Amino acid sequence: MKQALERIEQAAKKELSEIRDSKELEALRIKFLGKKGDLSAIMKDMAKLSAEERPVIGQIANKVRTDISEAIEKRAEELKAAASELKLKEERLDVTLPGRAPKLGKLHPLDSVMREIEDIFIGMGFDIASGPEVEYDYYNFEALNLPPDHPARDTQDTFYISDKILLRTQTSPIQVRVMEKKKPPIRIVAPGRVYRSDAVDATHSPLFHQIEGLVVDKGITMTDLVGISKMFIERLYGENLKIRLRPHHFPFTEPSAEVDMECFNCGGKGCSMCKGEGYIELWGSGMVHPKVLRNCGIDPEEYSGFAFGMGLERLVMRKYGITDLRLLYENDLRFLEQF
Ligand code: 2NL
Repeated sequence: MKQALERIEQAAKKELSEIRDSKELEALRIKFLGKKGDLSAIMKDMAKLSAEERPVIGQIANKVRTDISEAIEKRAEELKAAASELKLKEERLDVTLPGRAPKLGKLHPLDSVMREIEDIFIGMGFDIASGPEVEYDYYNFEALNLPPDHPARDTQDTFYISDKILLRTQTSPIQVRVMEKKKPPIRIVAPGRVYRSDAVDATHSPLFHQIEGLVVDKGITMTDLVGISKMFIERLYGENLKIRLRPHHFPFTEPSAEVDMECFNCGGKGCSMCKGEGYIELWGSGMVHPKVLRNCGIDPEEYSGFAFGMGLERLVMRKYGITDLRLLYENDLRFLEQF
């Protein structure tokens, strides 16, 4: 029996030296020291021993158990140390290496130009106003003197959500809402997304951006519109460019005019930018129609105002020489990183 015990100890030590990981080690512990292990099997035979032999063999058995147990413990420590060493090696960090700079995000050209324009108007004493993109037919059309048979109201051109609700086709409804709530003087710009049921091509998109402006006060005249137009152009292009007004028609202004600016590219001589015209269209504008003022609770006998509206996409495309509108919406980083 003593020899059997010694054989177990030797076998255990030999197998221990070949152990590679903690899983194998646990299997080995169960094999030798477990309840159904080799050592337990021998202990069961202790009962057959004589009273003299029993304590002697018992002592040896205990020593074998302790020895194996300690050897396992030692091996476990070794495995742990080796694993930790490996981890240190693999996760080594060279703090002297130069850092990897995170890529900085930046504003989309539509956003940066929009903010530039907003800042110019803030500098001229305007407030920025906003409103819902899902709008009542009343604010988008009716209050603005757009008759029911006006082409802009056609379901072909407008995204209707119901009879009375639609995606706004212009940012004017923002201004109607401001006039309803606030007594003049009013000086606001209304930037935002607008929607029209257009097929996508190089110059059309069902979603685009507008900036409208509105000034209402006592004694506002067309000359104020001219002054603001000139000052705006000067601040946006940094030059003293001439402007000209061409008669036009909008249902919500009377009289109405298209304001053109001298071409910033050729200085009025005519080039590809202005298609030989020498002038470029800045915005549509006019004196707010008395009916519109009255619809908004403002007395046209006491107050007058001018309004204007422009498309942001066209301005951005002109500024950067972009010829396809779709580039502004596709979020291709190769395009966007150029700004
Ligand atoms: C254009 C022309 C325009 C307005 C917008 C306006 C707003 C109110 C009252 C009167 Cl609340 N007018 N807005 C006036 C004239 C022209 O936009 O071509 N936009 C892209």
